[in-house]
Amino acid sequence: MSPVFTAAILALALGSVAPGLQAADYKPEYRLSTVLGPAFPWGKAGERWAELSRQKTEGRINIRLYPGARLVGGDQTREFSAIRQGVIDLAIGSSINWSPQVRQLNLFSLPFLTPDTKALDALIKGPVGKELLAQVEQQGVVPLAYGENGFRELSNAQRAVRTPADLKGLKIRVVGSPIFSDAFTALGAQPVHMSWADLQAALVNGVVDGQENPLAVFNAAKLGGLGQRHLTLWGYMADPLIFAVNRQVWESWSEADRRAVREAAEQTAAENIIASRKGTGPGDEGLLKELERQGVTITRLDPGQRRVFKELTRPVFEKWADTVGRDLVKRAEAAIAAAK
Ligand code: X2X
Repeated sequence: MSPVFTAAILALALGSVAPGLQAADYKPEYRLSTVLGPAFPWGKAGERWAELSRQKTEGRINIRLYPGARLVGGDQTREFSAIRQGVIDLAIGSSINWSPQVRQLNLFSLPFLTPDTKALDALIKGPVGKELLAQVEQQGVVPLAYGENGFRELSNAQRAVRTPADLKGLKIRVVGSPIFSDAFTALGAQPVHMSWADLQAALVNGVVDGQENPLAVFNAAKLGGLGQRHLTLWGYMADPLIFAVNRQVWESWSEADRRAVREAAEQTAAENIIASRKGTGPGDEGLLKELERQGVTITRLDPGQRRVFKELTRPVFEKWADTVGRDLVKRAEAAIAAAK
């Protein structure tokens, strides 16, 4: 008897399969996509979600991690379509990477909308966050929880950036999501679209001068060691992650197993948010201190300096607010104001 057949009979005998469903509908292995690997909080969350799902379903749901957006050849902005099509079974994906397909997710990329973690929490834990997950669901993908890649800070190899004039002419790698091109062009930089997979070589070879990524990513990728000596904390935008499952796969699971995978996602997401924020904020600046020890110069913008960047990117904000939906943007602004 084949092991799959044996497992099917066993599962039926144990009553662990929903009525009308065969355990044979379960795949021996499910493919989970992330952009970053286990050296980063994001990839670690992938491992953890797989481990907890396996535990909570007593081995019925077996997940293998494919970091580097490998299932789409590293082209991270195609990840969402691939989940929809079933090339990817599960993913922990960035709001940026999925925004070309789910236009409302550009909300998080509106320049200087979300000043701090309080504001971000007000969005992802409130009605705005729910509405965005509903949009993901409407596109045929089942969202389960928000995690976090983090606040994206600006680094480069040339000079400390305090004003837009300092940024002028610098080639900055951005993700292939058009709002980033618009924003960096408005700031006087030269944005260069590139996948994460190509970034490290591009920094070493001087194809680009800089990039923007959360501090935990900057540190784990050792970008300081690749010449990224200047880091500006500007609170430009935060990048949430969404835990999600392909709809057909989700519907093939029993109620109990869906609940288990959802709980695993929620638990992992909560841990992931803590890991992504560790050492970066008021009261715990351990990661910033570590980067300084590595020779990275950290520039902090005061509110006045920040306002200059914010005002320059205002037309980009306005343009993209139409894409996101004015009403949703208004509700997001109100939620952030109320959280202050
Ligand atoms: O490509 C990036 O910069 C990364 C890893 O942060 C995302 O996938 C959005």
